[in-house]
Amino acid sequence: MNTDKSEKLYTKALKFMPGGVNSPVRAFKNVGRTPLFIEKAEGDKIYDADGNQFIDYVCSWGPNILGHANPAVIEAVKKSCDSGLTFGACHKGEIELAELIQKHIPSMEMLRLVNSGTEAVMSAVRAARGFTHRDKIIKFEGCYHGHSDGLLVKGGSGLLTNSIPDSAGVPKGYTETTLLAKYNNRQSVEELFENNRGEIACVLVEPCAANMGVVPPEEGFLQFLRDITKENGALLIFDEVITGFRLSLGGAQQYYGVTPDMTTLGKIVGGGMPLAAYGGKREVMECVAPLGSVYQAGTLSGNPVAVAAGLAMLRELESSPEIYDELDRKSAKIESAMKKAGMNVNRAGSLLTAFFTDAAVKDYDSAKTADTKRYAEYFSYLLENGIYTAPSQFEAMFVSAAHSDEDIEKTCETIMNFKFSG
Ligand code: KE4
Repeated sequence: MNTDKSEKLYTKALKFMPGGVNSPVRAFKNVGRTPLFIEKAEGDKIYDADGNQFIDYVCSWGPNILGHANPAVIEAVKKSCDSGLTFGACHKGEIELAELIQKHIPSMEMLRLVNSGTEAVMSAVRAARGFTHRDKIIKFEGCYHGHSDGLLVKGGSGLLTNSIPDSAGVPKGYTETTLLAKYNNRQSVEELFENNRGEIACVLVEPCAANMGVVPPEEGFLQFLRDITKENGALLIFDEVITGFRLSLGGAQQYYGVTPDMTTLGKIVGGGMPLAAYGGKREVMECVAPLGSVYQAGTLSGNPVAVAAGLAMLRELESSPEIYDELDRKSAKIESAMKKAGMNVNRAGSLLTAFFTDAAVKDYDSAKTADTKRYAEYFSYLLENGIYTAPSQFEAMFVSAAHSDEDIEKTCETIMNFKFSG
């Protein structure tokens, strides 16, 4: 596969950006290859600078559930641009998007639009602390919630990929109030509540973890978190940046039937543009400025063009709810091909990960037993065969509505022909 142009571009990119990238996981560091420079994307395909074509299962890490360059979303963005890019003032679209989000995620009684998942989670945690007047929070090892200082503790995604569980540059004081529990481990949560009585503001969780690879919640785990937070006067925050509108139109809270006090959204909700949201119980959100004393702001928050993309995306999804059954059917085919190839697979809806370990992967410790060198082999094998999957063992594979049955078939055959070298 010729990648000359990507190599040349990468050499130049290294001069200007750390690792030549604007987000670490894109650097392909852990799969031992030079990153590809993508020039165009449409439907389930991406095309790189050298003209190589790939069936794409990264989907920009989740937003492209309808596939790339969905015509309705593109049309809405183009139309919105004609009225100006940003006003820094109120506009009708914000209300329409907030209303549409609330229609499908009614637990978000009041919400605020922001620009990234990081900002959404950072703000939700601040609101939870402001509302409860408590400082401590519980997060789970291997879950990733963006790069705000207090959450860069045993995180997943790029932190796990690059084996930097805790980031440099974060003063100890910023993480002292971040307590760590183990995913799918009730006792680890009970002990933290026992030892920090009355001090925990919230439990922050990916309702289906997807940043240590996909690790679904075990039966009853989410309900357990719902109960123990209620018993202790703490808020339950579902970080649905990945699962929101992915697992169902009502996100993971509808898919698993557990309702949090607060929810964060990103990726799909922005239709591929920089837009995210946080929200929840009205009484909590009324603590946020200018109503309350929890401050949060943003120049481009609720940006009209991003809002237009988000509205178009959600309207497309709600106009064809059968998409979710289709996503499940296609993803189940890939899961079965992986299993036929002898792989250890976790799947939730259209999120899946093949783990290169014999251990049942149900938390951070078991995920870390994966053989990342063999994963790198698998990644390269797929890439050389025209399939672009996550350049990290600790990310999810995303299936979109645009993945044709023919491309799913091709993907399955390619996976089943994978032979390890070792
Ligand atoms: P952003 O700030 O990247 O928009 O969202 C942060 C975030 C928050 N919560 C969850 C559950 C997330 O998965 C993310 C970001 N996801 C990663 C991929 N696992 C983004 C990809 C990247 O970092 O380049």
